Amino acid sequence: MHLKSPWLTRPSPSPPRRSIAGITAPRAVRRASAKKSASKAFSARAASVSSGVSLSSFTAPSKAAAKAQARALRTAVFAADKPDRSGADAKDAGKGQKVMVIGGDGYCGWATALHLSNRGYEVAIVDNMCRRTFDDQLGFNSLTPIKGIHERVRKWEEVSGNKIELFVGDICDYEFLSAAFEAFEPTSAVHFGEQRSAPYSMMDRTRAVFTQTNNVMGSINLMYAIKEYAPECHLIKLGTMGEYGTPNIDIEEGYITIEHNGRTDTLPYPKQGNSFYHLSKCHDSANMLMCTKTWKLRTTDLNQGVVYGVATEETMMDPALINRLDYDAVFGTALNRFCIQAAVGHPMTVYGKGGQTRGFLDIRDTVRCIQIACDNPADPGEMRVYNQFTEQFSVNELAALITEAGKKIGLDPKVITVPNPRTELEEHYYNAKNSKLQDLGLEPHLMSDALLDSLLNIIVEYKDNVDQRLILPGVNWTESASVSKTVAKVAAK
Ligand code: NAD
Ligand code: USQ
Repeated sequence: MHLKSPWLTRPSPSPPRRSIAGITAPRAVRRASAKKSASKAFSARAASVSSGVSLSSFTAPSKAAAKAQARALRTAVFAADKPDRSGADAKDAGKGQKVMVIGGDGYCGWATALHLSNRGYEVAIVDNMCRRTFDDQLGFNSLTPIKGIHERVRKWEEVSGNKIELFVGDICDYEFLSAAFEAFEPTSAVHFGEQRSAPYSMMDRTRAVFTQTNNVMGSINLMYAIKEYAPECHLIKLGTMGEYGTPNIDIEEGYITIEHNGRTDTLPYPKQGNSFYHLSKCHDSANMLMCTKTWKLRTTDLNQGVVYGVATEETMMDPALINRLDYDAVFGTALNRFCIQAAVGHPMTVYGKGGQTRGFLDIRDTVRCIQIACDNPADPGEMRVYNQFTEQFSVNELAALITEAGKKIGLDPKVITVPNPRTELEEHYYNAKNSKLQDLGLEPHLMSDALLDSLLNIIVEYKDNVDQRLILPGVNWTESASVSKTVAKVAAK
């Protein structure tokens, strides 16, 4: 198999420069009044948490029947005893809450900003557009034709009547971030604004350093901004399931109780990220726990699984609101990539043995999980950790599901085994808990249903946009070196 991808042979550009692209709609607000009104809006929130039900285990991926049984049991249990979130889709569900969506121009952030805005949360987007810069640098593009952020926000106001404030700038620039905080006075800050691709972070030294600097520094700045300008603001931070790695024991939701030499303690679950990206999230979590305890912040760390899908209610309201969908080997994630590959007749690229198992969720559930987190703020000094995924599958199981769904719409999906460019276990135990968000009222979309209604049918519409040269992997974990060495190696092949 020839793995040379065209975009890697080009000299690697430097990551985006840090600069303030400008703040739109700034307001001069005194710090004291920011604190006062933030805490007022905060205390007005409904406290609708119920005790819910905890599932003590999740089924092993290889046992399909046991898995279906567990799913049925879970559905039945939650149907019988879950908090009343019947008002969650009302136009004024979020009245009184001001949510700053950092990374609001990205895949998860855009869908979340519109979802909350449509339900009466006052929303501001903060983004420095670096994700669009990565595409420009590497020659990638979203499958779906996305509009610029200013046009997106204007169109949203026209379609919904709801205004979204826009702050264009880099959260690693503290002056910019604090001005945005003073101006908007958020009651919640949802932090999606990081470099989120594992392959990108493993491309070369420059991008490894950029990823960890951007992600870790941005999060530290954000916690300082909360401490200094809005101490009651609830930080909802996107972590990742990959922080846990693939241990040979069950994965708990954030914390594990350990008995050692006759003593017992509840400690953060061990973290073993396997890319500079995943490790940036581990460092974030450790920093967040320290700041939460020391400064009595209210924080929630959402360890999200791999997100799939493109359609949410709001992003489909107008073509100018459509969300991005990545299929290249650096930013495209497994299920989205496989669906796009199946749609254009490219074999689905299973890396190695395909037994790699991960947690997955539909983007329609991502936006609901964030809404649930906003509605259930942590107490001061408490860092909640939720595992944000709804089902777990191996890569082989994904390919099988897509084959079945593709055939229903006349596609003929095929699978190819590609030498694994990553260093990861290809066969392993995986049993991750994920009951906390469902205890708070999340009703999951299941992948088998979602494949057709929110993904394959939409992809088929845009399949002419696919550049098949971007599909094969070009980032190898063991070849990660300085930019010049990587380029020289690839060119010599
Ligand atoms: P994305 O790249 O589409 O969006 C991230 C956004 O953040 C981009 O618009 C980018 O321009 C912005 N951003 C990055 N650094 C910034 C900075 N310093 N200042 C301001 N803006 C900045 O990524 P996504 O897929 O939407 O993921 C969002 C978050 O969710 C990430 O933190 C990611 O790690 C996490 N996550 C994503 C997935 C997934 O499958 N997509 C799964 C688990 C966790
Ligand atoms: N994989 C294939 N073939 C492909 C692409 C991926 O077999 O064509 C395999 C990978 O080797 C890996 C698994 O699929 O074992 C998942 O890979 P991915 O690219 O879908 O996801 P990952 O790199 O882990 O990162 C994505 C998001 C990241 C998020 C993470 C959630 O890019 O932001 O944090 O999913 S998690 O995996 O739970 O950590």
